Amino acid sequence: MTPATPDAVLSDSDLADAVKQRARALGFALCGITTADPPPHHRQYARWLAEGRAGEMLYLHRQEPKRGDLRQVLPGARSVVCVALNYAPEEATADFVGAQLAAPLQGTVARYARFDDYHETMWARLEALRTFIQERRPEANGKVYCDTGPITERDLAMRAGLGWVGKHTNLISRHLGNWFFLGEILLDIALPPDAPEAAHCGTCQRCLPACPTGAITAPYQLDARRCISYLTIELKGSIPEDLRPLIGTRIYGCDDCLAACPWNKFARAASDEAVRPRADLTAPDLLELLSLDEAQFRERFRHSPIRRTKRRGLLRNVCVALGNLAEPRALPALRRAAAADPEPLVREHAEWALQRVNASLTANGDSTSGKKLTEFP
Ligand code: B12
Ligand code: SF4
Repeated sequence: MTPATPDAVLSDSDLADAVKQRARALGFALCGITTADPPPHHRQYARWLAEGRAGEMLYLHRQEPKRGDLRQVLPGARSVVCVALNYAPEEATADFVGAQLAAPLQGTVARYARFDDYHETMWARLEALRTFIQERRPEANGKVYCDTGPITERDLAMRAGLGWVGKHTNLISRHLGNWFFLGEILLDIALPPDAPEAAHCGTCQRCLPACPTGAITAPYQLDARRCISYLTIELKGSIPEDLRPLIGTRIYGCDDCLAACPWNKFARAASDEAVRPRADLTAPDLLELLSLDEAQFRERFRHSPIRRTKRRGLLRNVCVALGNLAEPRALPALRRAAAADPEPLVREHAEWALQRVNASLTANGDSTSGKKLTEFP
């Protein structure tokens, strides 16, 4: 949008108001401003890395110096505009509790991955917001970020007043619960900062026992190496065998700690087209996924965040889910994958799943019923 009269005469505080108004018009549910000072808990971040809790996410180590000094990201950085994009599903506003166990042979995909890749939506809208600012401050330089950049997004968003860091380590908002993405524009102009949000978890600790793998080791402490989101998305190799049974049918990400948060009663179902769930990702058929070849995988997940795992990562997760379901109907497909899948990673997990299904059948003394050996969380 080009302003009718370029309002370069706007005061800093009028510009801050105009930016927030424009952010809302672009579809962001929240917008706040903070300084480009180091994130308040940067020391915790460095300690978290030193304790090895980032697992194989080596890029988080590489980003450490820049995250602690935003002027290394944008010379002369003075302000950060923080935004939130609501993706609350319908059921988050009703009495949705915990991750539902999927029906047999269906997998569970975390809610944020059921629609087209949110990064594209965020970047396009953040670019539009940056243009809006630069039309009014042509001298301003700005950089947009969402997820992948050297920015500690939750810590900055808390300081910008968008919400507070909950005990599951996600940002919670009084208005949105915790179903939202974060994005930022780093600027080299000074805009008046908003007041930080205070923590409102009180004594509530529901998210801790909700975690199927015990990844939240204490309030505000996440061991990513145990988190299902890490195991099914970020981990590239073999999933540790002791954790596989705890993953249940989650084949991409996990929502259990988010779903346990009572602040979700304030969530409003998102009406934004960009976050409308795809029917084929709401309860995907595991056997169909296991049959995908490379070209079919690329075609099906072209615009989806799921392409991040590549075919081998997704099929690895599908094998774990099928092993946990322990359904004899999966045996032929698992045998084929164990014998002939081109990826050693998939063959190894298919073999594990076969053993698990067979163990279940033996324990039940029945080769047809497919009763489960274990009820997974
Ligand atoms: C690496 C990463 C992961 C890793 C590690 C998660 C983690 N908790 O660190 C894995 C793969 C496990 C992951 C999972 C998920 N992620 Co993620 N992830 C990131 C990423 C890229 C970096 C996070 C990071 O730096 N972690 C290291 C820790 C130490 O940093 P931090 O958690 O941000 O911690 C800061 C604050 O918590 C604070 N802090 C620390 N201790 C304390 C104590 C107190 C008392 C207080 C007040 C604050 C505080 O200081 C820390 C350091 O400055 C961010 C994007 C980004 N660039 O920030 C997205 C991001 C955090 N992820 C996001 C999402 C949506 C998820 C999932 C929900 C996806 C899913 N459904 O599967 C899960 C949630 C799991 C969970 N419980 O955290 C969103 C969160 C949005 C929100 N509302 O909070 C982000 C912001 C991406 C985005 N742009 O929207 N993620
Ligand atoms: S996303 Fe799932 S596995 Fe990860 S901390 Fe939350 S509940 Fe635990």
